[in-house]
Parts: sequence; C-alpha cells; structure tokens
Amino acid sequence: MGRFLFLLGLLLAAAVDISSAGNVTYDGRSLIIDGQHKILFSGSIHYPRSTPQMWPSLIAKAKAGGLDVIETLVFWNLHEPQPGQFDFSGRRDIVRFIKEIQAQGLYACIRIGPFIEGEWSYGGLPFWLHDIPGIVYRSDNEPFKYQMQKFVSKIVSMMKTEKLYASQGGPIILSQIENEYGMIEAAFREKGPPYVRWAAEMAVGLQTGVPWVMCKQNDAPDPVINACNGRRCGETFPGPNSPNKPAIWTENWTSFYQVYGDEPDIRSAEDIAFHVALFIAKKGSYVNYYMYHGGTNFGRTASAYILTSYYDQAPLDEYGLFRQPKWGHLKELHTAIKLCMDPLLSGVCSTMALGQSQQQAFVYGVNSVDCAAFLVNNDTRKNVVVTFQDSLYELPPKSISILPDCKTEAFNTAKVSTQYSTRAVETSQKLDSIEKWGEYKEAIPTFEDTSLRENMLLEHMNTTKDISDYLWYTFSFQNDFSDAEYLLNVTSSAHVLHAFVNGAFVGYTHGSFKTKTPILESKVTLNNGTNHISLLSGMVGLPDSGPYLERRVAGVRSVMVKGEHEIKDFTSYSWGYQVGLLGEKLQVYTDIGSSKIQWNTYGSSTHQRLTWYKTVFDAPAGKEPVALNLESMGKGEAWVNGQSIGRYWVSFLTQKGSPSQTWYSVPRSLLKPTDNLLIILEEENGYPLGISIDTISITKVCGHVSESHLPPVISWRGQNKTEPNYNKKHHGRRPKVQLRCPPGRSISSILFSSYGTPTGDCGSYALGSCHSSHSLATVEEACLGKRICSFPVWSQKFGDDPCPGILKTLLVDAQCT
Ligand SMILES: *[C@@H]1O[C@H](CO)[C@@H](O)[C@H](O)[C@H]1NC(C)=O
Ligand SMILES: *[C@@H]1O[C@H](CO)[C@@H](O)[C@H](O)[C@H]1NC(C)=O
Ligand SMILES: *[C@@H]1O[C@H](CO)[C@@H](O)[C@H](O)[C@H]1NC(C)=O
Ligand SMILES: *[C@@H]1O[C@H](CO)[C@@H](O)[C@H](O)[C@H]1NC(C)=O
Ligand SMILES: *[C@@H]1O[C@H](CO)[C@@H](O)[C@H](O)[C@H]1NC(C)=O
Ligand SMILES: *[C@@H]1O[C@H](CO)[C@@H](O)[C@H](O)[C@H]1NC(C)=O
Ligand SMILES: CC(=O)N[C@H]1CO[C@H](CO)[C@@H](O)[C@@H]1O
Repeated sequence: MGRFLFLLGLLLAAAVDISSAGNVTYDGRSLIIDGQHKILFSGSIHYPRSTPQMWPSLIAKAKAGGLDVIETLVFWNLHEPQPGQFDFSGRRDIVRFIKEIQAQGLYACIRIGPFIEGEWSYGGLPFWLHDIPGIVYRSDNEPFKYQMQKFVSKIVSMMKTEKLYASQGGPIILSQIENEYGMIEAAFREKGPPYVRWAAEMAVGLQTGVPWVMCKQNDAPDPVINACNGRRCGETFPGPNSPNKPAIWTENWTSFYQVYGDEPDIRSAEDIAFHVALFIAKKGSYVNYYMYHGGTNFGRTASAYILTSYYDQAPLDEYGLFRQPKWGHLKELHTAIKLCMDPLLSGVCSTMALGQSQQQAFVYGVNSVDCAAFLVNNDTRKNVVVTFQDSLYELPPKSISILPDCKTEAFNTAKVSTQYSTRAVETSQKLDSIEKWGEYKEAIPTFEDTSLRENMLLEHMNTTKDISDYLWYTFSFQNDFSDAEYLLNVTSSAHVLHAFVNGAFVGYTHGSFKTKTPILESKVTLNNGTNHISLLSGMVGLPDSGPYLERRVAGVRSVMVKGEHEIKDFTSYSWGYQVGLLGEKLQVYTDIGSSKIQWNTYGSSTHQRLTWYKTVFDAPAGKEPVALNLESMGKGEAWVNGQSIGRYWVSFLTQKGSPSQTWYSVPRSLLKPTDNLLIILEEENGYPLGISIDTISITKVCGHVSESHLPPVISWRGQNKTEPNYNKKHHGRRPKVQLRCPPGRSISSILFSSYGTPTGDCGSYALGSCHSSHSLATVEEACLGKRICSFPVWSQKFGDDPCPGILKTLLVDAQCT
C-alpha cells in the first residue's frame, strides 16, 4: 500500500508544467515535451459548439476529469465566410479559447484540417471555394492547394503571433493536417499520394516546433505521425508507420453523432474504458475522446441531417453537465493509468497468457518494484478468476484490471463505482398566451416575383451559395387541359420539398441521412387560365464527407404535370428563382428587422406552412441551463435575441415514435433577465402556443454497486477467505456507493434502496428475492440532507446478512432537491 501512496504523491507533484519553452518531439514511445515522455489524455471540445462564457467551466470539468489536453478542430467556413473576410469574434474566438486552455494549465491540440468533416456543414470548407475555376478539393490541384495553404498559414501565424505553440511557451503540443484522407484517397487516383506528400511538407514547413498528425492515413509521410480514429483502436490500429513514431488515437468515439430519425447511440462507460485501457496496455500514449463535450450545432452549421444537439452522450452533456457514470468512470481510469506512468514510460513490456485463452497480462517494468500490469479478460460472457504473480484477481467479462504496482487492483474497466445521474427538465415558463404571439406569413413567390431566371433547373447549392437553406423554384403556365384531375410530379435531390400551386400548399416530401428524398406526387386542381407553381427546396445542412464534394448536386431535378390525356414536362422550361426566404432577407429574427415588419396577431390568418412567429420571454431564475421545449412544433429554425440556436426538426420521429430532439439549448449568455426576443420559423404546421422555456438539471442520482464477484469462499495462499478480513487479503477495493448532488442541491429523499439482490439497474429496478430490511433506514441515515454521501457495500453496515453466501448488490436511487 505504501508504494501505492508514493505513486499517488508523484502524480500530484507532476502537475502539468508548461512554463518552459521547448520544441515538442516524439519517439516510438510517446510525445516528448520539455524532454519528458508523456502519456496524455485528451478530449474534444469545439469552441463554436458552446459559448465563450461556457468555455472556462467546460475546460475546468475536463481537467477535473483527468484530461491533459483539449483538442479542437478549426472551422474554416466560420472564420472566412467570404474570401479574405475573416471573423474571429465571439464563439469564433479560437485564440481566446486556447488561452483559456493555457490559463487552466492544460495542453491544446488543434486539428486545422482545413477539411475537418466533423458533422460540420461542408466539412468546414467555405462554399465560395466552389466558384474557383478548375478547383478539385483535397487533391493535387493547384487552386485548392493555394487556398488551403493560405488558410493553414494564416491560422499557424495567428497562433505564433500569440505565442501559443509549446515551442514558444504556449499550450499547443500537436496539430493535425487533413482529416481521415486515407479513407477516400483511392478515389483521387494518381492525384491522391502527391497531395498527401504536399500537405505534410507544407505543414511541416510552417515550423511550429510541435509535431503534426494525420489521422486514418497509414502512409503519413515522415515526420508526420499517422494516428487512429475509431472505437476500438487497441484492436484495429495497425500501429505507427515507423518504429520511432508513437501510437496516437485522435478520435476515440464516446458515442456517435445523431441524425434526425435516429435514437441516440449509447456507448457505455465500461466499453470506452476497456478500449482506452487496452490501447494504453498496447503501448498507446495519447488518447483523445471524441467528443468530451459535444455541445450544439448553432445556426445552420450542422451538416446534412445532423441534429442540432451534438454528441449529447459525451462525458459532458450538451449543457456541460456531468454525464454520469461516464465522466466519473473515465476519471478513475485516468487516475489509475497515471499511477502506472513510470513503468509504462520507462519499462519494458512483456505479455503473458493468464491460463485460459482469452485472458492476457501486459506487464510493464524491469523489476518487481517498478512494475505495472494490465490484466485483460476478453471473454464477453465469463467472469474469471486468474492468478497473476501468485495472487488471485477476479475479472468480469470483457474487462481490464489495472495494477499500478503489479499487485493492487486500482481500477477495473467493468466495475463502475461512479454514481449514475438522471437529467430532469422543469418547465419554467409556458408561452401559451395568444396575445403575446405575433405571426408573419412568408409570402409564396410566383414566377412574376422573381428576378433570377433560367430556362433550366438550377442546382440548389450553387444557387444559394449557402446563404440560406432554401431555394424557391417557380414557374407559371396557361392551363389548356381539359382534364379535371391533375398530378404534380416532382423529383428532387435536396433534403426537403414543399409544393404550392396558386399559393396553396399541395404537398411535402423529405429524405433522411440514409435515404433519398422520395418523389413528390400530389393531386392538384388547376385554374382555367394561368397557374403558378412554387416549389420550396430545402437543405438541412450541406454534406461533410466523401471525395469530390465540389461535384455534389442537390435541388429539383424534374417536374411534370399529368392529366388523364396529357403529360406536360416542365423540366426544361422558363424558371424563376428566389434564394432564401423573405423573412431571412428582412432579418425578421433581429430586434431591428422584427420592428420593421407588420406582425399579425396569432391565428389572424389561415394557418399555413412557412410562418414566422414572434414572442418575448423572461430568463428563468437561477443558473441552471435553459432549453426551449419545441415538442409542439414541426420543422424550422429558432432565434433568441437575434442569434440562431439552430435548426429544429421535431416532426421527424424515430422508429420508437418520438422526436430525435425535443429540447434545444439556449445558452444563458444569450439571455437578458426579461424581454428576450424569440423568433421561430415554422415550415410545417407546428403549434407555437405549446412551446415552453425549460431548465435542465440533475435531480436524481443513483448508485449501483456489487460486492466482489470473487467466490465467497476461495482458497488463497492456502487460506480460506472470509469476512471481515477478506478485503485485506484480496487485492481489490471494497466497493462503495457514492452519491453526489449538483451544487446547490442536496439529497431530499431516498427513492429506492436495496441491499440484497435487487433486479434491474439505475434506469429501472425492483426488489429481488434477497433484501435487507435495514436498506432504507441505513442509507437515509447516511445521506438525507447531505449533498454528498458515501458508504461501503458491506453486510455489517446493514445489520444481519439478509442472505448469507449470496453475492449482494446495493442499489440506491436518491432525489436531489
Ligand atoms: C524548434 O523547432 C524549430 C522549427 O522546427 C526549429 O527552427 C528550432 O531550431 C527548434 N529549436 C530547438 C531548440 O530545437
Ligand atoms: C477480443 O475478442 C474479439 C472477438 O473475438 C477480437 O476481435 C479482439 O481482437 C480480441 N481482443 C483482444 C484484446 O484480444
Ligand atoms: C455555379 O454558379 C456560378 C455563378 O455563381 C457559375 O459561374 C458556375 O458555372 C456554377 N457552377 C456549376 C458547377 O454549376
Ligand atoms: C414521376 O416522375 C418520375 C420521374 O420522371 C417517374 O419515375 C414516376 O413514375 C412518376 N410518377 C408518376 C405517378 O407518374
Ligand atoms: C376556360 O376558359 C375558357 C376561356 O375563358 C372557356 O372557354 C372555357 O369554357 C373554360 N373552361 C372551363 C372548364 O371552365
Ligand atoms: C475452506 O473452507 C471450506 C468451508 O468452510 C472448507 O470446506 C475447505 O476445506 C476450506 N479449504 C481450505 C483450503 O482450508
Ligand atoms: C463516428 C464519429 O463520430 N466519427 C466522427 C469522427 O470525427 C470526425 C471529425 O474529425 C467526424 O467527421 C466523424 O464523423
């Protein structure tokens, strides 16, 4: 135990020191910073996906979670919306973000790309690149390379001017050029490899004094390090392409991004911990969690069909609240691995089988004093007891035990002792009074209203230049049919399509992330005489991946009007276009813009698609995160005090029949105490009186911990192991339940407590056949009124053993008020 505390002391003493300047280098083991090898834990937090006001606490929570590095992508189209016009204000202030990282004593990694994918519209590329003659993105193509070099150099020189590279005493220890190019390189044939070489040379030539990585690029040219992205890099990564490059994992996916129509992807804390521990056991030296905080895709920044909420399942949720047990379990993992630092970095690694075929030990260190071990059980079903250096260790299925001194189990990836927490929503204000709402009907333009004309169907993205999601396609024609019933048939490769005939809505269709937009077939009634057809084509974000992005097309492709006796094809016809909506052009979502138009009282006009709604609301009291509950709405976009909080699409249901996202984050920093302007653009038939302003908080915490799974009686060094000195002999920790309410709240009631064999987990539980009658009283005594409480899972705590000889569990669910 002494050795253990000594290691802990070393760890505390070795807090990150970034005061002295020095180039960052590397060898086959790890990055070398200030002459020292490092095993680093990093987490992705993207500056524009939260607000500058949130950055300090997000970074502090990441640091408290045991991270050393904050990683961010750099978002070209956010910074250079028009050629040569740069914007680094507010959420775009990358320098302020990196300085905040530095102020908190952490390192930074910037993944400049500048193609970043990242579920960010157009993969981060500014759309104006599309109009550069002869351009082919991400290829050995002069126009692209010229623009790419210009932007990358600009960012690097900004960082240098601010002295932000570690070589200058700053926090940046690593940068990335390109992104997952190896996945698509083959599509560029002979133009691929020279581009990779050029990108690497160009980056290295910028002389940052810190290494560059390329991820998913197994042929990354020296000295650029090839890095792994994925969920299981300990199993899938072929390794560095040179013996003197370290194993780096740039994207450890903590869950998966979500698209409209999908249920959230839940990746368990145990699974992430297993793969991180395995990667480190196999000489990995750098792990980045993608994402550590996902945040919000504000405005129109999300790529095709991606939810406004980004990686809410990350260790810090969309609102920056701890997602437990993920955050806490990974924190314990980091602590355990850091206790192994000396042997991991200086020692020799040997592997040995632990008896059975699926169990293996990775042992680091040259002698028994300086020794750390990772015991791996790769069996997904069996709990096993293994013997390692004369001691017994119990390894749950698919788990790794970390022994920082080759004796004491400091952590097992499958034993979660961190509490679970439940996020709750409280309605603060219902926006249900009719008199507080105004509405403004978006005009449905006809051919006569348009100024942009072509005798063909234009491509959507190249026409809007991404200044709006929307493009109107209009035409007018004389009806000389004698048929009574007509069918309007429209094919489109954009994401959504609304069709209007003579100003009246006739049909709607949309695609999804995986499926094309179906053909719109609507029965229509035509006037005798002139008819006006208006088609609204919409994109829910631009694509962000794949080769030849510049060749992608979207928009209306063919239009036919069919009668019983005649089919009229309008595909090559005289078309009139309007880019964007009138309300967008008038900026009705701003204070000034909204005051310039005439808002009607709610419900004064016939209810139609494409309506702007306006109201004001007060900020909820307190500090808890705020969200709009848009359950009653359909699809559209919402603005608060002139800032777009993102697209919403509540009418797109998952297979289980619920919206993919109902709550839309409104960062506190956007709010004034009173009279906040809320503007909603509703494309469908949503009901704004159903909207409420809600607050989000952790109101329930739950702990679920089992006694050791080691058989209750087991021979150990010739002795029988029985309570109470069992724990001294068994090299493990006595499991403990810990409950912790968020600041400002305390445990007000115990909703459930069972020491015995309760069934289920923190999500849904019930009493089992064995239950101690003291379960509730014992926990109430320890916890009521307290913010934090903890107690060991041990029968003596609960009076008599309710079922001797049976492994028991303690499950406690508590309310925080
Ligand atoms: C640091 O790296 C820069 C750029 O690669 C180089 O010019 C400089 O000589 C290096 N400094 C040291 C102390 O190695
Ligand atoms: C564990 O087993 C799976 C499935 O058999 C295999 O793909 C994986 O490589 C194994 N991992 C280790 C660390 O042995
Ligand atoms: C895109 O639009 C521009 C005009 O803005 C035009 O010059 C160019 O030819 C268009 N490109 C394609 C591929 O249609
Ligand atoms: C609508 O148009 C598409 C494409 O031209 C065609 O494949 C489809 O059969 C048409 N639908 C009807 C009902 O005519
Ligand atoms: C359509 O209008 C023309 C000319 O005004 C008229 O002759 C014809 O009867 C009308 N047809 C119908 C079906 O109303
Ligand atoms: C351990 O205890 C059990 C039951 O108390 C007994 O049957 C067994 O012989 C003991 N084993 C040893 C090695 O003492
Ligand atoms: C599965 C997943 O989240 N993949 C993402 C990894 O990160 C890149 C950003 O660099 C995204 O583009 C991928 O989609």
